[in-house]
Amino acid sequence: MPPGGDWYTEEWAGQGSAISLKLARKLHDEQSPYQRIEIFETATFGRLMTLDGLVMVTDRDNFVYHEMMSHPALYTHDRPRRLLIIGGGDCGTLREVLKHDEVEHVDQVELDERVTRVSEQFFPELCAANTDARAHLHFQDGIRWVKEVAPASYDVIIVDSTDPVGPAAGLFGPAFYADCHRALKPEGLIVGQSESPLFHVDLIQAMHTHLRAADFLDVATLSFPQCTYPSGWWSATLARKDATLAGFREEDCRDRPFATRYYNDGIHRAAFAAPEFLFKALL
Ligand code: AG3
Repeated sequence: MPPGGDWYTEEWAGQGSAISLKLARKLHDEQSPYQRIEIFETATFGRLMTLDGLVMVTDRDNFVYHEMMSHPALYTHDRPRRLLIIGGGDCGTLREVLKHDEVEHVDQVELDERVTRVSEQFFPELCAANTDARAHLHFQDGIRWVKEVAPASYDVIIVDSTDPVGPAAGLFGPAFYADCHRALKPEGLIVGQSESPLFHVDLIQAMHTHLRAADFLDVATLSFPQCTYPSGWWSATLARKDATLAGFREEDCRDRPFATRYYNDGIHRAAFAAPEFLFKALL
């Protein structure tokens, strides 16, 4: 029996599976110029934001995603000072990267200003760092931003996007990665959310191919549990311009002067271990 009316269900086309969250009530519903933005109060996952019917954030489990989109990349880079976040409108990734004292400047380029304004209202803790003087919010097309920004502008680029459909599709393509390569400093690195290892291995494979074609020296995928995203298992793919992704600042990570709930040095090492099928797919 499909779940009843007070459940929110995201069905995964072609996968014969879905996630459902029991709802308490709907808090917000709007059609922005780009997408439908809905906010629900759930029974056990806190607040939920969906964009065009796809789960983006819940209060209960977003920490895993946001920490894994931020800290592995920042502790791999020797000194991450200037950052670019593409997408990331709920500002959870922005909050995580601003925990790093080395970070001096973050440009966040989100297409849909309404996602950020709605998040400020319904997810104030994710937006807690928005007033940090190092945070610079721009509401425009991220693809265009990286095309036009001066070469060697950034140490780290984080692509915190929606699924590769509609306006986000270009964020997974070869032209975008070539522009990112140019926008990064010589020791720079990029990390992008790369969907489910179980459902989207073709996409992860294509990302590796495109990132290598854009002249990144090393490419690696890490994975983590994300129980409200398709298959409950999610990934991020990193690429570095001039060095391997093998090492990281382990001591700095262990001595980090801020709290995390998922990420630590053991998780960093474990997350990069490739499951056998993924290892073979990426050979
Ligand atoms: N980034 C969205 C990942 C895609 C989820 N896909 C899905 N539910 N079909 C989330 C933004 C968090 N900052």
